[in-house]
Amino acid sequence: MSLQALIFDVDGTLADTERDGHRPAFNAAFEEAALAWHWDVDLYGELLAVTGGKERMRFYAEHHDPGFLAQPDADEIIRRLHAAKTRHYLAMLEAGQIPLRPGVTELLLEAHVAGLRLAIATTTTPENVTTLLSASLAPEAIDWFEVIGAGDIVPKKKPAPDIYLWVLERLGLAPEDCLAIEDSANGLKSAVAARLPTVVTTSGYTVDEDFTGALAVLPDLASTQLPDIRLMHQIKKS
Ligand code: XBP
Ligand code: MG
Repeated sequence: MSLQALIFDVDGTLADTERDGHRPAFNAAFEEAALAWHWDVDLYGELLAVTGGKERMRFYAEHHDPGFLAQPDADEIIRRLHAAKTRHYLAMLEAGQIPLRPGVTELLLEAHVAGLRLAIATTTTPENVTTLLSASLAPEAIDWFEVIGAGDIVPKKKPAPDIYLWVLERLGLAPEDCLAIEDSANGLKSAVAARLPTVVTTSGYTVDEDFTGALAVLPDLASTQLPDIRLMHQIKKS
């Protein structure tokens, strides 16, 4: 069967959200809570090895502030910090501060017009996805996506395959009839573990990662059109 659906990662793939989006939003939440944590650009690059904002904060505390986790309500504090971080991040998205990466709008539009099925598989919080799409693509763009898999709906985040398997089940498609687009080694591992042919578009933090197993590794999607994607998928199958 030919290509039926494209499944997109969000952070780093649709938009370069991490360094100037999620990172300052975490820092704003820490500051608001009078917590002496600050994640600079390099430290945040290291912390990205842990996917999921709540999981990332817990990992940071384990390694840099173990006393924090000794509080009986540490989990609740992490949940509250994460809700504040999401509020700050959504405000940045709504202010139009985080544009989509080059070529993303064109590829999504081309795929939508061609009747290809579209889906999202991401680690981030669902509102972050819907707000990014409506603020940076078009108010009705959420409707282009048949399935949005995001955040805590699966027990294990990327690099586990859970989120891609969840999306595939809802699409009712076999992995070989789809193609995933990712920006990170963790994302690629997750997609490949779900047996999805995957194209990588590297982002600021991920450019030096190991992308063994990808169909192609591109610096961005600026010159990648739907026929190119179909060809990559076709070559994989033959
Ligand atoms: C994205 C993530 C997320 C975001 C923060 O990874 O790891 O944790 O950094 O989002 P991917 P939340 O691109 O592989 O999905 O704070 O909403 O968890
Ligand atoms: Mg990503």
